[in-house]
Amino acid sequence: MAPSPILLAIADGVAEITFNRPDKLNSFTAQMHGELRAALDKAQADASVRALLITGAGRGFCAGQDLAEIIDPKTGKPGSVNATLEDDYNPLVKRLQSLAMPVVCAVNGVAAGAGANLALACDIVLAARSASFIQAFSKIGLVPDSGGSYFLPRLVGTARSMALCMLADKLPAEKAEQWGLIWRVVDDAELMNEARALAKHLATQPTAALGMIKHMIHSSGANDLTEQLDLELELQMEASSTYDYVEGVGAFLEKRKPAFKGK
Ligand code: T3D
Repeated sequence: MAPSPILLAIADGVAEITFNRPDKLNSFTAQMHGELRAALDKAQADASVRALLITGAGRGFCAGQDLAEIIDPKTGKPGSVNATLEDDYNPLVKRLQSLAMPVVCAVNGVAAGAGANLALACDIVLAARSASFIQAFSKIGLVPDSGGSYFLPRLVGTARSMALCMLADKLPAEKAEQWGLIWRVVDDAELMNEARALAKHLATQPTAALGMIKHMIHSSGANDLTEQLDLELELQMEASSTYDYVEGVGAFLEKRKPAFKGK
């Protein structure tokens, strides 16, 4: 039996999802999308899970859509892309962004096409020093999808986004960090230790507040100052009604480590 293209392991409050088609650089098939949805359902249904970690098996993180799978056997040509974008990639990007818990991405190798943009949809991105990011779309006559044209200008500005997308050049992880595309580069051998430690730490933090932080940061691009101040007020009221707020203030005053429950 072929190994599952998606692995899920839950421990220490973290759901770790591994893209697992290493021979094809973890490029996405329809089966993989289905199994990823099921893994996310399982993680979200588990009350112990307070952080998500996504990574890839083997030497690649994810090379985007499996290009062999999109060939229509009748014509021998690539079929329409509508269904997979509408049914798979777009809901996945929105789900990662709206998940009310932190999503850490450990980019272990090349991240190309939709694979690069799925990484950018995550909240905190670590990358191995040898990893790279490629907006590969224009090499095959396509345009960026899976949020690339949304995330890139916001993260690195118009000039860099335009060249990355038009040239489809490989952006090494260190430059991606210098440009502010990702949070941090770590040595290859340390990537998973660091990413797991980070996700495990986040899983002990005030999850409800972290979910609200996500919502605030994502909303800020579309809001003016008044709207953003109003949102801060609304969410601060919500945050200050949580158990973790009382625990956090109490722990500070009692000079002890807080024991957050995530609510
Ligand atoms: O059409 C739609 O459905 C719409 C959705 C679009 C979303 C997208 O993501 S479009 C963009 C798709 N991705 C790409 O265009 C990237 C294609 N891959 C590459 O350009 C290169 O593989 C890389 C630059 C990522 C890495 O190069 P390299 O030299 O390190 O590895 P390689 O030898 O090219 O790949 C290793 C194997 O993975 C190889 O298989 P083989 O020959 O050993 O059996 C290669 O064919 C396979 N592979 C890599 N990427 C894909 C893939 N197989 C299928 N689809 C891929 N995307």
